Amino acid sequence: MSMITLALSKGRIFDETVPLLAAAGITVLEDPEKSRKLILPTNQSDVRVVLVRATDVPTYVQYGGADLGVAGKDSLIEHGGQGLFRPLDLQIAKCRVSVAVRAGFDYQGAVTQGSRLKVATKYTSIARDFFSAKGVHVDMIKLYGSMELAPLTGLADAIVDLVSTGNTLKANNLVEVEQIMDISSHLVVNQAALKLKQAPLKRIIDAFASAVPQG
Ligand code: PRT
Ligand code: MG
Repeated sequence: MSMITLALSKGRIFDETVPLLAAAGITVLEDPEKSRKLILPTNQSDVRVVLVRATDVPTYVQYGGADLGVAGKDSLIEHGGQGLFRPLDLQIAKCRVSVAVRAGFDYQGAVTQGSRLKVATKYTSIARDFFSAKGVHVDMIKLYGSMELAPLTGLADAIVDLVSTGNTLKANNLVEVEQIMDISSHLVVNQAALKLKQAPLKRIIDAFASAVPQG
């Protein structure tokens, strides 16, 4: 029996994938918040979970480090999606990608006058496509975290970041000025594994599909 490896990130994606795994009869045997292990066994001896950074899930699945994984649409777009089969929108870890600026900053003025906009973001692909479609010239500043700080320190005029409740923006005196796209997490499968391990993977994909809220 060949091993099936599922890549997940700790936190909301792991937590929201647990019920989907349950529908496939799979229980992860260790709590990722308590264990230091990066490979977690499950109640099924031929299924294991590997814990990777959210942005690394597409890469692990692309190169076969994992057979399948759960990744935010944001990570998938930034990765490019090469080598990935994407059978299911899991409707979990929902949020949106938005543009935010310091309260009081004249965003409409900045984007209509055709002036250059300094944008700080981890999501350079999404931001580039969005502003180029608007005809706005952008100086892109790549960050890896704490995007909220950029407009407050003068590093950038605007940020492109994930927003869920909006509390983080509010707490930092930032306002959401445009919504770029809705985000949820998707199941991704390695294309070669899909052929070589067809039966066990199909069983998991079908069980996940049956557990995803419809509509
Ligand atoms: O945290 P880490 O640096 O390890 O990595 P990560 O941020 O990439 O991973 P993680 O686990 O935080 O997020 C994984 C995925 O969850 C993302 O790729 C999204 O698809 C999805 N998701 C859903 C979110 C959020 N909601 C979310 N609110 N990811 C991040 N956030 C952050 C956001 O970046 C901002 O800092 O939460 C803050 C905003 O939340 P609100 O509720 O205050 O608006
Ligand atoms: Mg995070």
